[in-house]
Amino acid sequence: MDSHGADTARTPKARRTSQVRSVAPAVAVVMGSDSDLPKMQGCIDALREFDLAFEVAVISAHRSPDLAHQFARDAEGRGLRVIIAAAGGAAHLAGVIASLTTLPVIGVPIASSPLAGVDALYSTVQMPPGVPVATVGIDASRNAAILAAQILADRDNGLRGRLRTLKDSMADAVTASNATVRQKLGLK
Ligand code: RP5
Repeated sequence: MDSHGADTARTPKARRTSQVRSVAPAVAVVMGSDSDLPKMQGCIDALREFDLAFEVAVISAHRSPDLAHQFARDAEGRGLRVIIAAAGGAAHLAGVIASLTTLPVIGVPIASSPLAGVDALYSTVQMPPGVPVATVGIDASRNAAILAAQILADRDNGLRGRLRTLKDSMADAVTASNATVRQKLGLK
């Protein structure tokens, strides 16, 4: 076996297959509609920033329920470790997936209806006891990616370092803002 767990004694084709499997995405990003993609771009950008392998799928809890169930049932066996599920309106995608898998599910309520995402927030966060969905703010898809990275960092020192760098850069930005504000106000 090599360091990725691939069996190097197999034929080249079999080796390639093993190596592809060894880099199977740990994160799935699913969204209820392609119209949610612009709101999910921040999530995808952040997953790339953290150098995390991920997959993306459009799956609707209401319009493609069989697919939603199949995805949720297969997720763990396919090697996924965290699922980020985004939907707007009567947003049941994250909850349906959470009901069918033991993987952590992060819900992103999307503002895509006349209720401006409050409907999706309540639908996503108000899960029954025993079936949690870790819900981020309305349209806060970047936070979903950061939370996914934090979940995965327990087994990955490099990833933990990238998260620490992010925290440090945010603290530096606040320090710089503090200096700017005080200077504008003529304070020492
Ligand atoms: C939800 O309905 C989707 O997640 C989306 O936010 C909203 C509108 O979907 P489309 O009508 O644009 O496909 O299920």
